[in-house]
Amino acid sequence: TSIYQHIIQAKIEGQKLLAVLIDPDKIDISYIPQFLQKVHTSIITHIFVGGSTDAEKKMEIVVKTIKQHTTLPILIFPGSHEQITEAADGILFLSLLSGRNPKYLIEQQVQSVEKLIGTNLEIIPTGYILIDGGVETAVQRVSETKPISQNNKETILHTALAGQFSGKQLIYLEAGSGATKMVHEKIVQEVARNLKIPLIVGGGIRSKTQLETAFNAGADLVVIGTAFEENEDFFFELRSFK
Ligand code: 1GP
Repeated sequence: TSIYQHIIQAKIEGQKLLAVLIDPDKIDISYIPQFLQKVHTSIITHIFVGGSTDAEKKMEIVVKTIKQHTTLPILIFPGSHEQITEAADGILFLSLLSGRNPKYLIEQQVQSVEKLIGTNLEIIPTGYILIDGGVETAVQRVSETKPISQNNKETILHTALAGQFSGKQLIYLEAGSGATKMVHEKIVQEVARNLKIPLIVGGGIRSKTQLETAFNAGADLVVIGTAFEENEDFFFELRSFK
């Protein structure tokens, strides 16, 4: 089955999914095997690789190294078309729906086609919605777009539904890496309740309690990056989950 089919199946069965986000700018290649050993002790089901920038062009080597040390599905979470590599299993084909910058609505997507043609990457159309997470995050800076305020629940919901209506297969509510405020549970609830497609939530989730909050509010898949980078005991804390 495809990665997407598996996500759908999990949603139907109420099984929650957790992705670790590996940023090629932040990880040391030689450290990847050890890092993945820790990943494997936890309830993590997916590996996302990507970042707003990939300053040293390490994406491909990072993905290849990860691939050698895991059987978990690897999805590219690209900050730009330059991060696309065939070494992964699939790609979140993102459109930054919260912004009004054509570069991240369609231009990057067009530029990525040459690389995508002829690969076996599973392409998953994803509506990406940037929400104010309390600090100016890299996505905001790089995409030159403003996040939607958490007070603007209706705009967030309508943006998510506009994504679904235009054929996205996933919606990703993103507070931004390193956010000080995660997407509020009321917002996750409202979007999850109205959406038919699976919902991803990420940004600023640093504790088991926050993870539970996101899952209970209706997130089907949660993404965590910073908390694992800063505290690897967190993998051990997440070795089981009710
Ligand atoms: C960023 O949602 C992810 O795209 C993860 O954010 O690094 O804050 O966990 P954190």
